[in-house]
Amino acid sequence: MTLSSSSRPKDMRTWIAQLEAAGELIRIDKPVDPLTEMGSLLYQSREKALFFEKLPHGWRSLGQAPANIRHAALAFGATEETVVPLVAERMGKLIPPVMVTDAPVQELAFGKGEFDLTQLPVHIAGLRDGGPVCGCGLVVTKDPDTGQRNVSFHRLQIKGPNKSGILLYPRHTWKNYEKYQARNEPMPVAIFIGHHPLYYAAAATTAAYGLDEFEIAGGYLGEAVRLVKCQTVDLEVPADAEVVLEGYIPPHYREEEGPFSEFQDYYVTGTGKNPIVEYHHMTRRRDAIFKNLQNGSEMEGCVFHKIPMSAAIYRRLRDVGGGPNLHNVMVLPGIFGLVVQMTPRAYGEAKNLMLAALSSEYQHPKIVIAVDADVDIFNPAELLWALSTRVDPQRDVTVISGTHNHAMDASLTELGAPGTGLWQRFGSKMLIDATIPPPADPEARAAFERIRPRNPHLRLEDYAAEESLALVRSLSPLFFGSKMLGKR
Ligand SMILES: Cc1cc2nc3c(=O)[nH]c(=O)nc-3n(C[C@H](O)[C@H](O)[C@H](O)COP(=O)(O)O)c2cc1C
Ligand SMILES: [Mn+2]
Repeated sequence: MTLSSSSRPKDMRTWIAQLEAAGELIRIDKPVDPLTEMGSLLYQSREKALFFEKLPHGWRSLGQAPANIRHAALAFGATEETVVPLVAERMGKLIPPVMVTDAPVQELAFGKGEFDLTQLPVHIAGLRDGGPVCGCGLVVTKDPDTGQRNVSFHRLQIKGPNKSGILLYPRHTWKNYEKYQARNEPMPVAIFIGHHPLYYAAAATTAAYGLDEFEIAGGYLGEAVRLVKCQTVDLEVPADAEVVLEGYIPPHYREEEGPFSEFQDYYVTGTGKNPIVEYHHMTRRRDAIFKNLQNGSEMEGCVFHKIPMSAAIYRRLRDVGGGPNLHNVMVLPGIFGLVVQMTPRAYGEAKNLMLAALSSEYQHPKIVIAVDADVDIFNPAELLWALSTRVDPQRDVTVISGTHNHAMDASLTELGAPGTGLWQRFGSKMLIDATIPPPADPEARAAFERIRPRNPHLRLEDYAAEESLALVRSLSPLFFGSKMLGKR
């Protein structure tokens, strides 16, 4: 559904209202200390979003929104099972941004000395983190040669009233920075905090260098992103964000940064001598709401990795070998694994798709598993069951050695160091074909027909005693084989 141009643009406030209406938001009305308490509360809230109403200096903030794929599906107007194919579709529909002058995010402006980053409700996520890290700042930069814009996530460790660290994985923002560094010039940056989650999904989408992620955001939203000129740097930011920080990344300068609770559920990767950002200007809404993001496996940060990565790979696989019978793609916990759900048309076709999945825009995928349509890919027990009952290791497992892998995969050999363009990991990849024989071989396929009860439509609650009804209704609908009953 697209909004007409007269309706209110999607922002973090429309998202909060949507979450609340769907029963997906918990309000926290007790005071919470971002440095000692907030991370523990976010860490616990795997099902619901949290809205912190009493933070230091009068701030409010949203976290764990999306907390899971269900929330991400809500933001896209889809279901858990349809969200990835839908995002893959919208990825191809770029909508250019429009420039505006009425910008809620510029209601208030603060020059150097008039704001203090340490007074923002940035939280310390985990026990061994090096300090508070803003995980929800989206970094806007430009290629100094072409003026092409880039938007991406970068962890920002708060280091003082006007200074943060920044982790630049060697990709687009790094590429822009290297160009400024070669000229010995500081790179202007604008960082916006707090917006509709589809802006975050767009920033986490790895596309071609030179493609503006605000055009991707427009496609995801079904409406053009409203941009406004920054006040002190030659960059543009979304007019309907909550907070904007303007500053520079100085060339050639590095400082110790990290450790930080990262997406793999580990602290150390990325830690080292990393660049810094110096801030000289802040704008915000008068009643700005902050955004906190907790990383760690299966936390909000992972949802923002999973949706665009799964969708980009789904998009790529759709055309392998002239249109396979592809059902879904989902990134697994830890982000270096992937499941491809498909009905092979021929023996070996699953392997072809998995080879393509292991080599795409994304460096993360290391292990890929292919399963059939009858496996519920959102139920880890079903994935493990498919692995143990549908795989002949000598035939179905293939290891490809000597590959370039993601530099933040602690299980592989690291070369170079963070903060340099040489940072890398050298390792291998694995594909596991857990599909069953194709429909073209019905006899072999029949050995894998899953059991179903004789009357799959019967419901426990219609038979349970009155005093047991509450107990029956509290049961998780996600039990092994539940998809076979059409219950999900
Ligand atoms: C929650 C989250 C946190 C991230 N943190 C960082 C980071 O600290 N440094 C980094 O270089 N990339 C980080 N990324 C990855 C990039 O933002 C992402 O890969 C993006 O697509 C890169 O943009 P680019 O393709 O324009 O370079 C993060 C992604 C997510 C979803
Ligand atoms: Mn980019």
